Amino acid sequence: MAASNGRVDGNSEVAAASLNLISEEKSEVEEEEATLVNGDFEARNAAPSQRLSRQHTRSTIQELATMDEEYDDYNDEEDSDWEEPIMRMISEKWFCVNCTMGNFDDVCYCDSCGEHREYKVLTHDCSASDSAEDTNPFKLDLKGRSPGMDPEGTAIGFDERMLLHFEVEMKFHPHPERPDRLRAIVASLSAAGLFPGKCSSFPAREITMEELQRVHSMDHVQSVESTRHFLLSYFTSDTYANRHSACAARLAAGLCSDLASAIMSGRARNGFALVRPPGHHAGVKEAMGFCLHNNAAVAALSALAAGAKKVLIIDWDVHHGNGTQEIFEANKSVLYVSLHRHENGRFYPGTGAAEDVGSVDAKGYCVNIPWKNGGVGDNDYIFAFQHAILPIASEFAADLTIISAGFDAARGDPLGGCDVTPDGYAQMTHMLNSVSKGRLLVILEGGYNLRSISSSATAVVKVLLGEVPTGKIRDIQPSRTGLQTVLEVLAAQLEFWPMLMPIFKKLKLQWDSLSPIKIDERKTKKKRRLRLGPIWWKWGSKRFAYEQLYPGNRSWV
Ligand code: Q9C
Ligand code: ZN
Repeated sequence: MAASNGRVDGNSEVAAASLNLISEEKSEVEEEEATLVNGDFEARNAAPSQRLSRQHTRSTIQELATMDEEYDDYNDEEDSDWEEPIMRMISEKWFCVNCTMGNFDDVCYCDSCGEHREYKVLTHDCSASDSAEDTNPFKLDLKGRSPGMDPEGTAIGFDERMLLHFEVEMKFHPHPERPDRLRAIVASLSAAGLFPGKCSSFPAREITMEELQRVHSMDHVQSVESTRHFLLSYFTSDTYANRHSACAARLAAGLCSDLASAIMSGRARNGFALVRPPGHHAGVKEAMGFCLHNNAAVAALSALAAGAKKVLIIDWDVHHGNGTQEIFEANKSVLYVSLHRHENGRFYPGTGAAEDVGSVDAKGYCVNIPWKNGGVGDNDYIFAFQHAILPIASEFAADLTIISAGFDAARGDPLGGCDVTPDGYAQMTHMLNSVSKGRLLVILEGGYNLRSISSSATAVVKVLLGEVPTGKIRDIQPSRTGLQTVLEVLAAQLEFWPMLMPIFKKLKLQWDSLSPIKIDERKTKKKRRLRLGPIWWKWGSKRFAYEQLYPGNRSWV
């Protein structure tokens, strides 16, 4: 599939205007606005940054919003009957730095995630700048130790060049898959004294064409490479590339590949690849869902090449990893397990039903746990781990476990609408430590609320370092639909994993003992849900109007 270079959507004049604005560029990492500071990741890296003294103007969120106002003026054909007053109202909006969602001017807390309007995540920016050589703590950290060589240690892979991948021009709305995601996680690890500190730093290299082609088609690899020549390209309307994206994607894949082999050879105990762009939607021959190359797939093949006989991939990103599933569908050496919001195929990307169990000779080597609704929390995730994932994973006995770790099922995520807490992620990580001899490779996928992803990733790293999570995992009570989903999964997998039978029988009894929902009870339940909605995606009435007017605005949902 070829990338479409240049603009995809109409509005070429505004596009041209903003493209100019951007091509007058500056050094690239920083033209993207966010001068993020932070309330809560402490000002640990508070050394006065040279970045603050750059003389070029940064575009701030405010300026971008103004730019967007212009955009509105050009954009009136579609809504010609009622644009005048409403468009003015619409243009008075701000985008939440923490979760990217739009808000009206008269509120100062984000309607979507509750963040304060003035929130600046990382003013004391800990990463990337062109003169970062001597000030960047991570580079300094690298000098002091031999990276990834502590056999007992946890290795963290990160590279500033992955911050150079960003959507050069804002469309309707800031793209949720943005460089600040990595900055926020790194700042949080730093504030917790974990990295730099307790973890070693693992270097990234661009993956070779040969390695990439073990996963992707020649065509795909070349179409990603070709984006190096364009200011802005799109693979799908929400999967962008700039001139640096091909490099970032190859660094991400190279890092995952090397970390996998380092763990296999015992050079690192376990590791966390802080990478972007993410990978699990990228299939053999297409980039989609913000993903260019499939990092987890590359890592799995690298582990096999380094001597692993079996690799387990647990994908807890809120979206189904259609790309990873496709790549390993017929491969018995790689067991792919995904938990995702599915809603009967209505949730992106729509694949991953419980009945998808792998193809031809590899039936049972794909395990899908498709939630029927949003709002799913720790209890359902842990329940699924206990009653489906761990039994299957123990039986499979992988030599390495890779976690496709999106944090978009986290509480507060603007896309996922689920409710997993940092402690939930810690527990899941802890449970996976018992399979595959503690050989764990965590790879970042999605996750778009900066606070949620930072606290979640930090909780996971603590477990990698050997901390035992505090929450209790006994007597986990699933939600009704969670139990129903796990039962469906067990039913679909029973013939390939016969040892699941006793668990299936036990849960079937549990299900049968639930009192059936009466018809009228179900109706009122549904009504209430429509009216009030669960708290984490409560829509203000204005917000609702806004979304109606700007359907394109939530194209990522
Ligand atoms: N109307 C990851 O979390 N949404 N990707 C597309 C189309 C795409 C998420 C909606 C969401 C992709 C890595
Ligand atoms: Zn996702």
